[in-house]
Amino acid sequence: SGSTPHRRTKVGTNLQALIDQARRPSSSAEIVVVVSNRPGVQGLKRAALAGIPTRVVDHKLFGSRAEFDSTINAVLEEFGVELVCLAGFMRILTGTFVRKWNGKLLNIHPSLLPSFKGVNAQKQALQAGVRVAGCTVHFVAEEVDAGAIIVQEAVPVLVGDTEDSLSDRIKEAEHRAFPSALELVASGTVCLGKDGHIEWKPLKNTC
Ligand code: 3YE
Repeated sequence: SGSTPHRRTKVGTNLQALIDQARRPSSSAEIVVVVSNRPGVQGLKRAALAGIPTRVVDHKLFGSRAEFDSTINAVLEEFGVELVCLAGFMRILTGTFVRKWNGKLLNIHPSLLPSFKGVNAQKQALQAGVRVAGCTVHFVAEEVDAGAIIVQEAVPVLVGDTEDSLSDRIKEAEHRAFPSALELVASGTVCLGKDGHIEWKPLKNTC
C-alpha cells in the first residue's frame, strides 16, 4: 500500500494487564478462559504462560457471524464465564450476542469516546488536531463504540507525535484503564443500569 507497516513489538499487552490485575490478592475478578479468533497470537501464549485455559474460535471457519458468535457463546458458557473483556478483539459482534451479554461485556477503545469511533482512532485524533487523546473502557452495545462509558484516561498529544508515538502513550493508559474498569464491574461497584446508563453503587460513608 506504500504506507509504513505498523510496528507490532508489544502485542497482547491489554490481556497481560488484565491477567496481572486478576492475579492480585485484592482482585474481584478471576480469568477462567482466554478465547481468540486468531490462532497463534501472542495473547494465547501469555494466557498459557499464566496457566489460563485457552480456546481458538477462528472466524474464518464459519459461514456467518451468527454461527461464529454462537460458538464463542458456547465456550463462555462451558467455562461459566460471568464477564467478558474484549482485548485486541477486532470483530463486530451480533445483536444477539451483545443482548445476551448485556452489562457483562467490556471493550477498550483508543480514543476519548464519543470522539473518533471505529478503526484508526489515533490517526483520526492526529488528523483532527486535538491536543488531548486517551482511551475509553465501555460496556458493549450493538452500535459499535457507543455503549455506556465505565472508565476513561486522557493523555496529551505532543508536538511531533506520530501515529506510533501517540498509540504507545494511549496504550500505557489502556493498561491502567482496562484493569481498573474490570475491577469496578467485577466488584459490583459499577453496573449497567436498565436505562443503558452507568450506575455506581453508593460508597460506604466512612467520615
Ligand atoms: N461489536 C459491537 N459493538 C461494540 N466489537 C467490538 C466492540 C463492539 C463490537 O461496541 N456490536 C472493525 C471492528 C471494530 C471491523 O470492521 N472489524 C471487522 C474485522 C476486522 C478484523 O478481523 O481485523 C469485522 O468484520 O468485524 C470490538 C472492537 C471492534 C473494533
